[in-house]
Amino acid sequence: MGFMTNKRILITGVASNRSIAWGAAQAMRREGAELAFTYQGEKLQGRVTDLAASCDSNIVLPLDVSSDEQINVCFDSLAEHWDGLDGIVHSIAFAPKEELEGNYVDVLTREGSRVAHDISSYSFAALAKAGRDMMRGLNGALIAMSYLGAVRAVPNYNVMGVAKASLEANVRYLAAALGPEGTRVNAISAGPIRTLAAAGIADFRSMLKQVEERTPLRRNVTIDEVGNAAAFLCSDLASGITGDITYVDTGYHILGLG
Ligand code: NAD
Ligand code: 0WE
Repeated sequence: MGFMTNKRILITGVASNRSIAWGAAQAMRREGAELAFTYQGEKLQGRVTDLAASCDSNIVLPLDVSSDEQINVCFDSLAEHWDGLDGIVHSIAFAPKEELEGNYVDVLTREGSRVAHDISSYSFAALAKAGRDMMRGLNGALIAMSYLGAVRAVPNYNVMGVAKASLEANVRYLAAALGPEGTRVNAISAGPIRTLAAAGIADFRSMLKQVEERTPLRRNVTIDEVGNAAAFLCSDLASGITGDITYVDTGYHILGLG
């Protein structure tokens, strides 16, 4: 029997079969979880519906996290399918593309900063708030996806790094606020992975190459490896872990200059 049997999990952030959220969905399904999915925008509806079906799920709901209305409707719809919720996977980030290349101070704008923080950090707390009543008392878990740029100044990551620092702080504040009602909150800090969100990022290829040459494991991480860690953190196997950031990065973050 899988270690997520009888867990009902909401998966956000699937945009393709390369998405980190898809790695999480597959690992959780393999371990026996029942899944529901959200998609951003009509263009993704068909693809996410097909991917959901391959996980035996027909719960596929629209959700753009920039809208309070869509967040509320999403959880109201979910409550028509399920009487409780054991976990939420947040796998969503966005900043205007122009702010992800060049000198941080040159490219920074008030609006870019607002959008990056709203979509990439606030939305995690917003989902926690909207899902709170369905999750209360079930010993469930929330997880988010972060990146090393939250704690190091990574070239070109810029305002996304500041937003990821805020996301990681949200992990701690949400863990403190929701722990007393049984809900755990954690994040995974993943190494670079070629997904749609990485398409067109300057020098992404050289980042992948550096990871291959330098990390302890001498290779890049996969969505399956991040997915396995996500399944663990959402399961009762991780019942003592909350407020933490787990690095799934083949060891990159432990290194200094060599
Ligand atoms: P992806 O493009 O497959 O997924 C990003 C998702 O964000 C998409 O599904 C997109 O629809 C969703 N999204 C963006 N704006 C949204 C909005 N307003 N409302 C709802 N959904 C919205 O890319 P990915 O790499 O799988 O990214 C998933 C998460 O993993 C992100 O938080 C990203 O920062 C994080 N991450 C990615 C990497 C990497 O190298 N790919 C590394 C570490 C962390
Ligand atoms: O979190 C991310 C990327 C998230 C992301 C990607 C895009 C591309 C398309 C957020 N917003 C947008 N906006 C768009 O218009 N990663 C961890 C992947 C990533 O992105 C980088 C990286 C890494 C790693 C950008 C610069 C440097 C490194």
